[in-house]
Amino acid sequence: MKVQTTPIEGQKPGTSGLRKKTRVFMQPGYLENFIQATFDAIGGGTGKTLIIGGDGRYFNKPAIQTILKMAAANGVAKAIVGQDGVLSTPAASHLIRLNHADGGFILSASHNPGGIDEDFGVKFNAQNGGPAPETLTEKIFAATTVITQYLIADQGDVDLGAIGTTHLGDMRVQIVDPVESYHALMETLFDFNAIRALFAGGFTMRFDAMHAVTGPYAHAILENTLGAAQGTVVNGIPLEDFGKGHPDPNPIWAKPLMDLMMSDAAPDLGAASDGDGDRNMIVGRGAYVTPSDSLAILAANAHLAPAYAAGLTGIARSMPTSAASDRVAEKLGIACYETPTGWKFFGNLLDADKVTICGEESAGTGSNHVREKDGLWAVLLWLNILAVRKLSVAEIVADHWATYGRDYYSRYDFENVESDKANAVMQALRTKLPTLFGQTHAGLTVSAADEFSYHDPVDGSVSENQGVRISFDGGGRVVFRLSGTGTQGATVRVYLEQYAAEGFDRDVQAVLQDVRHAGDAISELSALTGRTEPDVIT
Ligand code: G16
Repeated sequence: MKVQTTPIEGQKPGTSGLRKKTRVFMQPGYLENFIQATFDAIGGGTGKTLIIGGDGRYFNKPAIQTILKMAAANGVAKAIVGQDGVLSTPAASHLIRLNHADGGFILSASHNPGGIDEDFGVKFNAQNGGPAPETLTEKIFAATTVITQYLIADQGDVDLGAIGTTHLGDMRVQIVDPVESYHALMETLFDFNAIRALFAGGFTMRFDAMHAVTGPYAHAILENTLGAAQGTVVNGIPLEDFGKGHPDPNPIWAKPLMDLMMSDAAPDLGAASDGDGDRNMIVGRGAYVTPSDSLAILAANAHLAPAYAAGLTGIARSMPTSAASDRVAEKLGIACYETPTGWKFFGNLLDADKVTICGEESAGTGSNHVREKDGLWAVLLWLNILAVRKLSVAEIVADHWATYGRDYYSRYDFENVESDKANAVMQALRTKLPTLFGQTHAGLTVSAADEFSYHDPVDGSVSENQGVRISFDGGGRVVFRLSGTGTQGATVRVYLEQYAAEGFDRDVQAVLQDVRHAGDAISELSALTGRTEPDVIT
């Protein structure tokens, strides 16, 4: 049936789909408008096959029922849905590719907390399994501004718990095990026998699923297949509110894991993943590995895993990610690419086989096996490398720095800043950019300063205003940008980086002090926002 509607303001997808407070999504017509706009933007649903699933957070199941009814009314031929509505983001990406589907809806607000008073999100992934590129998200947004009606089947709910095939009107609905295909894919990429031998030899690990989607995946792969001890996976049952936690795998939000790893009782490896399973944290005994370093180390050692034995075609990183992986690319004699923040920008490079591995400072790493970042994949690649090299995490990191030097790195988040003040910070920086070169601030001389624009080498598209970057003589850099994933006010992110060719065991914040002060002086962030200390330092 057709339901008359009117446009709802603010349905512009951000860094990764549309993210809002759950109650916003629960308003009558809100989800429906966005889903219909997506169908309108992709040329309708007729005859299409779609993958549908989410991270299991509050409102996941009702939203999936609505999307299924709308898919049926829009002429979709087949919907493949994770049992109980659950699919990790990388597993959904894989299912799109495996089934040659036309795309998929992924319901998640990723690492943002879940619950009726927390966050919800929806994104559309395209045929290649990757997040819709900007051209498509712009079309979707445009469609939300002119929408007059949506289509929805007047049918009962589908039983999401029963694996097998059913029908909703003329649409076939196939409910699948969320883990099975993903598990099979992982077995093709890594040397499971070597990892089994590692665990059999007494290697210990803790994987914190943070009450989010990766619990069932980690139980099946790490404990039941690879032989990690029962109890390796903690917080492994997905909860609608993630146990009231913040399922973001970083030293702040995964503090219990960090505390364990810094204690005498630490296992050999600690790892965590986020709400929808695409982010990861890696920490060895007494050794936290920054996401930027993890990307570089994985790239430098990937050839030790069967899937990457022939080498990498190239490496891509988002602009605010440290230059550590560029050094690896240089040594390997392969290309490296710098993209804007957002996994969607890696899609073209992966499709064109220009890169094999990608990563971001925001705890995401992945490869050409899917078109999303993949938390468990990163953990398995680390395990594969540890199994082959027979060194500890700390030894592998130390060896990496000895070879390439260390990129000291930290990100400061100033959260919930009033939007006009956050915009004023960016505007003030923009105004200063042309005069910064050669100036000295806090003892550091500016060697380059610009606002990052990305020219996609595959389709020629241009993405402007992707963050201000200021480099200093001596290998320091500060980057400023506004987050595109928040649901409240604005978050100013300040990314600090300092290269060191020696002296690898210094205090990170002490090493970054000069860059921080230079960034403060240039941006006037404190004066413009009234904030002197960040809310979160990672
Ligand atoms: C999303 C994107 C990532 C991005 C991250 C942070 O991750 O997929 O590419 O790096 O947001 O974005 P921002 O700095 O704009 O908040 P996720 O895990 O939230 O889907």
